[in-house]
Amino acid sequence: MNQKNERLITLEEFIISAQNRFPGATGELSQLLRDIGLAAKIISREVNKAGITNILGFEGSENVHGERVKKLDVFSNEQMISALSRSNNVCMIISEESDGIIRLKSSSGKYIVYTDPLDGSSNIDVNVSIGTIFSVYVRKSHRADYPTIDDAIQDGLSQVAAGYVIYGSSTMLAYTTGLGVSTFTLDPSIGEFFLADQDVKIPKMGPFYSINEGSYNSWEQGLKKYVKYCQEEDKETMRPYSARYIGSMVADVHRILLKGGIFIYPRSKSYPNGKLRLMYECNPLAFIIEQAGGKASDGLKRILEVKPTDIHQRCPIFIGSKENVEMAEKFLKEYKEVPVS
Ligand code: AHM
Ligand code: MG
Repeated sequence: MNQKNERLITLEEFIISAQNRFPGATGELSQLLRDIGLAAKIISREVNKAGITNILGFEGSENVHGERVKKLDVFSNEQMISALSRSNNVCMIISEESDGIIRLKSSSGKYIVYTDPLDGSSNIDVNVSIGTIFSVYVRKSHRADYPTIDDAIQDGLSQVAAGYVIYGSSTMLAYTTGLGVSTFTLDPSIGEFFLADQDVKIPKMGPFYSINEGSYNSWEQGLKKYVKYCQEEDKETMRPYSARYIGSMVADVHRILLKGGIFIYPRSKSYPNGKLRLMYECNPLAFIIEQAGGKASDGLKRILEVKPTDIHQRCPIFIGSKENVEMAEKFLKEYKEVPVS
C-alpha cells in the first residue's frame, strides 16, 4: 500500500494483466519484457555501487565504433544478453557494444532485440544519470529457419515494443507495446518495480530545449536560427525556453517526456549523419515519445519511417513535444538550402 492506501502494482503484474487483454497472446513478449526488467534491476544495483566496487573507469578495450569501453558498459551488455537468453523467445540481439549480430542458442526464438545496454557512458564516472535502451522486433523469416542479419533490418514502425531504464535519483523503467507508455519506479529495498504512470502523456509544448550547444558553429543555418528562436522572449509560446543538457540521451528525453520541450542531436561537421544510432537509440525513444503523443523527426521526416540499411547507422534526431518539433522542422525547411558550414 502507498500513502494514499492504493495497492501498488508490480511490473510483473502489469505485464501479465496487459497480456490477459489479448486472448490469443502466447506470453512470449511478456516474458521478454520481464527478462529485461530483471536485467535492469541487476544493472541498477551495479550502477549504484559502482564507486565502491572499482567498476568505474575504462575497461581498456574499444567498442566497434572506436570508443573506449568502460567496465559498466561491458557488465550491462553481458546482463542484457544473459537476461534475454533465459527464455527461448529471442533469437538474436544487436547491441551498441558488439559489431555484428549476437545469435542466441534459441535460433527459433520469435523476437530480435536491439539494445544500447548503457547509454550516456561518458557520465558514469561523474555520478550523472545513465540508461539502458531496448527495441523489440518480430523476425521476418520463419522460425524454423536460421535467423540472419536481414531479419534485423526493419524500420521503426515495425517495433512491437520499446523502452528504456533510467538510472537516476531513482531507477525508472518506461516501455510501450504500442498501447501508450507506462512507467515504473524501482524500490531498491525489495528489488521490485512498481507502476508509476500507466499512460504517460507528453505536453503539447514545453519550455525546455536540450542540445549540445558547444557544436553551434558546425550546425546548419536552420538549426542555428531555431535555437535563437528558443532564446527569444514570447510569453505565449513560453519563451525563452530553458536549456537543459545532461549528455545522456535517456535522461534528456525522460525530462522532455515528463515536462515537455525538445531534445536535438543534429547533423554537424563532425557527425554528418548525427551521432546517435537509429536502431537502438533513435527508434525506441521515437516509439515511446510518439506513443505519449509527441513527435520524433530526423529534421525532414518521421524517425520511425527512416529506412535502415545498417544495424549501426546514425541518424539526426529532433524529438519531444509536437509543437516544439514542428517548429524546429519549419526552421530547417525554410533554410534547407544552406548546408552545414
Ligand atoms: P554513448 O552511447 O556512447 O553513451 O553515446 C550516446 C550519448 C547520448 O546519450 C547523448 O545524447 C550523446 O551521446 C551526447 O553526446 P555529446 O557528448 O556529443 O553531446
Ligand atoms: Mg548510446
